[in-house]
Amino acid sequence: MSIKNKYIILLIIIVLAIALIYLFNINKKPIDQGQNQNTTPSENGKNISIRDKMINSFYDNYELGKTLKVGDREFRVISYGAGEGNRMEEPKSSGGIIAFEREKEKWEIFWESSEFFSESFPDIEIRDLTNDKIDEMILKNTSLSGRNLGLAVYTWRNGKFEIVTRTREVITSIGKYVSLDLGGDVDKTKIEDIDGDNIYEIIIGYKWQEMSGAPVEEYQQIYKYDGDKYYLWKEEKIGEEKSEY
Ligand SMILES: [Ca+2]
Repeated sequence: MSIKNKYIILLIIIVLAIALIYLFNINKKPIDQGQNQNTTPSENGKNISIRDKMINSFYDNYELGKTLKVGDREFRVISYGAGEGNRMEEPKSSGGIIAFEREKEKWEIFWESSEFFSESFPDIEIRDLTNDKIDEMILKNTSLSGRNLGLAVYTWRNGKFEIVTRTREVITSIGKYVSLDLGGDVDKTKIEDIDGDNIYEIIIGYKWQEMSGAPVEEYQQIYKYDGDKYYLWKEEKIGEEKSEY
């Protein structure tokens, strides 16, 4: 092969590569311009929020969303966290849940959580906890240290999803928000049907030490569902051990 032919082949490869890159970019789905974005998406992706990254990932692969059905309506649910070191000033910069609904051949954002999550890596599970044959969204929020597990349950009510676990009001530098407020030690916090009525209880276990040198006491809270919310049914001390400090 002559040197001239080699250059022509190389040129063709370069042109093809540029064409492929161009095609790949124009096939990307547009980003939903939600009102709660804390950063502006840029073309190189550097300033895109974690929320929008997750939305893009979902549009690239619908299987990322977990399926939740309400009658003949079909939703796909994703969750995202703030990630380490991110500034958290409003609920959607701290993490959230997004439910997409299938509208004919397209998936559209139907609902988003508005609660303030802690800095974490949330996972979502879809399961019926209340025995009404409609699945709940169960948010499992592991802390950065890996020691604590936060839980939140969202149920279908009045045509949308609503939180039914404990929350509290928090004040940040730019306003008041409702924060998730239920969690305990990762190995002692779980969801179980302890009384066998097919409605699941939430069990929160945690350790408490009054002061340095005092025994480390272990407690358990049991939350039951009353048809409206998960309420604190019982809190009891279940153990005590000598302090090493
Ligand atoms: Ca249910």
